[in-house]
Amino acid sequence: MVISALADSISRGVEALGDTVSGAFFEPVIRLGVTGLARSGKTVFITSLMANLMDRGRMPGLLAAQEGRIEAAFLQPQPDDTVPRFDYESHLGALTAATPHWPDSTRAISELRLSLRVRPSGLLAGLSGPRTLHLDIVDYPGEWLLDLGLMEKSFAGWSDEVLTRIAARPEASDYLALVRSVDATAKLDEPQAQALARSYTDYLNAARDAGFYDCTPGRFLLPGDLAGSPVLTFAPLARPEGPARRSLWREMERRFEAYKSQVVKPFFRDHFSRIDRQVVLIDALGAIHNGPQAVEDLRAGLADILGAFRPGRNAVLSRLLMGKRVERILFAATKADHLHHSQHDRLTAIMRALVREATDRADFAGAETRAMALASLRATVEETRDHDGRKLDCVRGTLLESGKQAAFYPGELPADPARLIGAARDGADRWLDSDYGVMRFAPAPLTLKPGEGPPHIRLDRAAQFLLGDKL
Ligand SMILES: Nc1nc2c(ncn2[C@@H]2O[C@H](COP(=O)(O)OP(=O)(O)OP(=O)(O)O)[C@@H](O)[C@H]2O)c(=O)[nH]1
Ligand SMILES: [Mg+2]
Repeated sequence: MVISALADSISRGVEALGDTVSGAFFEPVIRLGVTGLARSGKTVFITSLMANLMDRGRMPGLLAAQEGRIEAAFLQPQPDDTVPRFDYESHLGALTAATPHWPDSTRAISELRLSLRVRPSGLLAGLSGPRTLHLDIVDYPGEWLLDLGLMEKSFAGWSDEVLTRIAARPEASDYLALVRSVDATAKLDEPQAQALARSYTDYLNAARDAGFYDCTPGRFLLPGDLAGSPVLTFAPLARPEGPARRSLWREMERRFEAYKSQVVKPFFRDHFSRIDRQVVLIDALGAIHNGPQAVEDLRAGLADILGAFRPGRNAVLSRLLMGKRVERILFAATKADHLHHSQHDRLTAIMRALVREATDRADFAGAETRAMALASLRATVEETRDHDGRKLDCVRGTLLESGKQAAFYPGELPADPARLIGAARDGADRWLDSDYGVMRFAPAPLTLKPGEGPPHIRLDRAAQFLLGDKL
């Protein structure tokens, strides 16, 4: 244990040194983490950002592109051989097909390297030739960050907490009945362990669908290639008196520890700890549409996720990061093309308020943070319509369900975000003054001119914040 931890930190030390050396004298690398809860828009964001960095006609807000200093942008083999490659070509193919469609849901971590050849600006402009900067983009599910909380818990503590928390949830009734029926001191019976894990996973899925974000272990929901393995075959139990070796309790406890050391820790050590810049994508409009409870759950889920970016609060994480910090964090409300631009400032203000709890406690440790509303792929056009003598700022697009064109007015967001977030926190069960709709639009067919990437809203400003200072 001690030896492997030691070996771990030595090899990280060497790697860190390697990074600095190649960073200073050779080719700098920025690792950009892209995360968010399920369906928040990660895949579309990365795909459109890549396409727009390669064809920069729609990126005036990215200074180096505006100044014409980016000479070339090209995909390269990624540095990590064991991480799946982000399937850029298929995702872009889906979005730019003759009948475009949204890419499929992705369920695990993936990575892509884009290299940019950039001419320096300012004093150096005349002195040195172009240099190459590598942008390594890492797409990972926000749910994995929630597992960080497990690292400092014992199986008994976690079990206790979970069973108390879910006691009153109807989604958990089957699982709770099952737990009551097992004898945790009895010798482990593998089919029984599997039944427990399966039933608990069913509960987690139902809880997530009901809008709860406190669904740990995160990998139970997104198992990837670990599906069915012992590290995912455990579940919270009621603590018995003096469980013997080889009892169900002891074996579950062992697997819980294995999950921490072999699933959670490697993610934070090998991936999370190497991120320089981070974007957290948030489907705030979707939550607003689903009502106050969904907004409150989103706020609480975000606060938990953001805990991972305040390493001071978690001893295990502090150790793994060894002083390294994420330098910039962008909180972006996605799918802003559902809203006329006259309401974008309000959406940004809501975003800022949603993450305020986390950002206010100034221990983001020097990271620069920003909130923004954006659309990675603009699927609508704006339109102002007369309605009962009033002008309504609408958006028009192709409806996903029917394939028909429609103009749509999503409702007016309040100027003061506290109106929404306060109501959500106070447990309101519906919005008082307004109804918010969200329609699902299909991506619009594109005819791109040479040098132009897919249409977006503020993706260039997002890129400027995330990497502009390094170009
Ligand atoms: N109108 C609009 N819809 C978007 C945009 N980005 C994402 N969406 C919608 O959101 C859905 C989810 O987007 P993805 O990029 O697949 O989200 P994800 O976070 O990768 O989802 P998972 O891989 O399932 O976790 C898409 O299928 C679209 O319906 C956008 O810029 N505009
Ligand atoms: Mg995805």
